[in-house]
Amino acid sequence: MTEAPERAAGPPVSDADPFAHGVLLDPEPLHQALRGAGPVVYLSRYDVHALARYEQVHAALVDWQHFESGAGVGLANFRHEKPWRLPSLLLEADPPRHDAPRRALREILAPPALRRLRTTWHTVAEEIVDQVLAGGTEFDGVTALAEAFPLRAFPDAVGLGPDGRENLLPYGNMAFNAFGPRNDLVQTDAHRVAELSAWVNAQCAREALSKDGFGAAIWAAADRGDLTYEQAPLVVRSLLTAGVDTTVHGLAACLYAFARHPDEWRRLRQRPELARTAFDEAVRWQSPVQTFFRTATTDVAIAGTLIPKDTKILMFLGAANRDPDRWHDPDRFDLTRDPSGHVGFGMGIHQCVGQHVARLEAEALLTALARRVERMELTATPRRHPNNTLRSWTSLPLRIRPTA
Ligand code: OVM
Repeated sequence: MTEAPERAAGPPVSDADPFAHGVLLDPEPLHQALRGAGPVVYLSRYDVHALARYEQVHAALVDWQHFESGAGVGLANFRHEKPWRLPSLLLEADPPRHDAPRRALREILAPPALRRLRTTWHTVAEEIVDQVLAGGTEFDGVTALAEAFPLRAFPDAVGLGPDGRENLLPYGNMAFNAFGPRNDLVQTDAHRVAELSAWVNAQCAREALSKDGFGAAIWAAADRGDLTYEQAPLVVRSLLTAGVDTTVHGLAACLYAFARHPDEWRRLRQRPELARTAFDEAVRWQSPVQTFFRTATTDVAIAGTLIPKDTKILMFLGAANRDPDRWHDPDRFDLTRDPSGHVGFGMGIHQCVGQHVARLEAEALLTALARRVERMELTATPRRHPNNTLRSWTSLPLRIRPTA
């Protein structure tokens, strides 16, 4: 008798730290190395398997049966570690518990529900652009535009009160750091967890929200019995956690992309209807959300590598979005490509439920800019801010030439 053929050797092993500052600030070299090493790479520092190729990232994202979210989508395994806050009913849940909150929020954030906001947001974007240009031709694109616009548009649309909105970005920064290891980035904010969480949680109460925003619509879904009254505030919390930093850094990615690619800016100015495609291409190219984890629900093979039940899988969305086996000339920001299929918003049942909101924000800001700005360029090196999950920015020093 011959023995069964020997198991292929295990996957390639890497001792790289994807959450080290240097990697967070410039992740492409690690992404390239991981894609090149194989379809699955074992990361010895964290005892997790990692996926950096488009094919495997996409496959894991759509297979919620084998790759669950309910044990957390960060490094921490909620089956063994207490989560830092009550788990999200959307992000950190699986069917069937995931489905009612998802359906309710999907309807509230669907394109027909956003029609009302469109005019308002275009007006707000034009006001902000006018105001910035009135102040001169040199400014910081992050604070003046990428933060200023969503910080006015989105909290108003949710129905937040006027006080404490300065807590939104720090809370998001903290929440996105919490998906990574408990490194220095997490420690730095540890003293603010209680204060920021208390503020965010207080904003989720029905009484704290206006009568006509997304927040009120979530509570109305509870009145109809589509959600329980216990679920409603946690669904509002999801908006406040996932809806601010993501769009800020998505818009910053657009500004960075256009400052670096003046020909693409010219193309957008000729065809402003490309604004949404431009936003998706910027999301593909920069991947504001770089990584998420899943947990194996059973022993499962990926491309011949056994992933043991109850262990974590790290998906590099940013690496998949630049996989040369999926994208032609992937490092190029290119408005002539079709960016659909990128995994910057995820894929499958958890795909970003707020993506239409984000696209509307981008459309409003980019079309307002396209009307008034002939050209934009960087005057100094942009500065990134390390975060365990987000590809984020602190400054984009811009000089613009206004239209005549
Ligand atoms: C949430 C949530 C959803 C998506 C992303 C996210 C912090 C959070 O439901 O709280 O990032």
